[in-house]
Amino acid sequence: MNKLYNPKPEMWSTLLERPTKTVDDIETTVKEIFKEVQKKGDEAITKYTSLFDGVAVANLEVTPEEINEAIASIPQELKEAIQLAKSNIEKFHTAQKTTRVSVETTSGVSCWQEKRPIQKIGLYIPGGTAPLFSTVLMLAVPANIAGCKEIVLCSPPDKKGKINPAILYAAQLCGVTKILKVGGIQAIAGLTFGTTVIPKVYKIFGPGNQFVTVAKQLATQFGVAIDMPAGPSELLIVADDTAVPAFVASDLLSQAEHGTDSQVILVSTSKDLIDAVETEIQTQLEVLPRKAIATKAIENSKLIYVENDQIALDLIDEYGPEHFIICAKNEDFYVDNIGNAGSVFIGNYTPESAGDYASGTNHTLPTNGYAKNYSGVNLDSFLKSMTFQKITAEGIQNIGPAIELMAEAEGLQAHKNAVTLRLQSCEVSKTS
Ligand code: HSO
Ligand code: ZN
Repeated sequence: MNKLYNPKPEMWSTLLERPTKTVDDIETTVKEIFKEVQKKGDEAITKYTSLFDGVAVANLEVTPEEINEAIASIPQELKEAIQLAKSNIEKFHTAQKTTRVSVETTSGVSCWQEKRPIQKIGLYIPGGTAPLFSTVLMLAVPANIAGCKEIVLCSPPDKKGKINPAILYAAQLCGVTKILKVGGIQAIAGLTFGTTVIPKVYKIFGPGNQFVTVAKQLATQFGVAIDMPAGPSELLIVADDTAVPAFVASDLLSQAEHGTDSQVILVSTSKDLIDAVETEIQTQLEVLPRKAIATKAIENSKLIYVENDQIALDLIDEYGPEHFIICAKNEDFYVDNIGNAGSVFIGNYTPESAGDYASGTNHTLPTNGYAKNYSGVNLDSFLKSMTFQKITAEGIQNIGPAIELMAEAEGLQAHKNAVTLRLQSCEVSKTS
């Protein structure tokens, strides 16, 4: 691991650079597949599923029998664990409901704002070495609370043409309305244009590899919204002598095992803690089943010593981590002053894994520095705000003259007329 002592602020941005990859060559492939899916629909979907997933899927939609089979195959203990997680995610996201905002801005002029669900949404759940069924909970639970009508889940089939049973179990538990065996670029293209089997949706959520990430970006050019720009997972921990080195090391490794491009950083005001964590990482790494992946990620990672909490905070704010763990005496200082972080975990007994699975907060979070300008997925991600207004005769008389003057000044006579005609009608009814 790279150890750095008191790096100068001028060096921070270089030091904290994310291990990003270029996407230029991917873009051409993504565009081609989008074109083909737009033109040929399911025929193109099947073709690319054979090509990329190596399986010929006769029926793209998962059947009720397949779902029942999956439900039966999940051990009762795991089912109960998933239900506990679901219940906490439900509680936290239900609490995010807001009431309608209503104001009479001027006498006779009522304005209100209400949130309504995005009616059709697509959830992408990657397959691969670790099928993250927890992400189904993180997306489908708030979608249901929001009241989204169509919740379509796409996930790539394995070589036998099946989707991981825990993904299917979580999907049916959380009210997903359609489950499709399709992954990668072709899944995102299908959700963007719609095919005979895949419904067209208004917003696509969920993580994915670089191909999926680029495909989601392209989807936005066709009027589909996406949750956020995706990137490799990251975790930054600030810790001092009050932290437990073994806990800190376990948290760093928990993110490192996601992928070789994950980035984990420890910032500390204690050189002793840095050394102890480094030793612990080596010990714990040895016995991890995903040692090879975690080792690569750890190579990119940094242990940074700084002199005081203020310097640490400034550095962390410049980085804007997806996950931020605070294990420090002065925890309130960080909690109160952190400006850029996707999700914050406080104290020795708050591992990031808790938020990844079961505490109730969402684990779909902004990476790559986007914590500076994006929120993580939350109830509002599945809603949009709409405004309403109702104006009485008294109300239009109160604000009408101002509108007339402004419309005139903008040179928009028809706008002015729309008010003038109504004001005249009010005058007539007053005199008659
Ligand atoms: N840490 C991941 C989410 C996850 N972890 C799912 C385990 N399962 C998001 O950055
Ligand atoms: Zn994780």
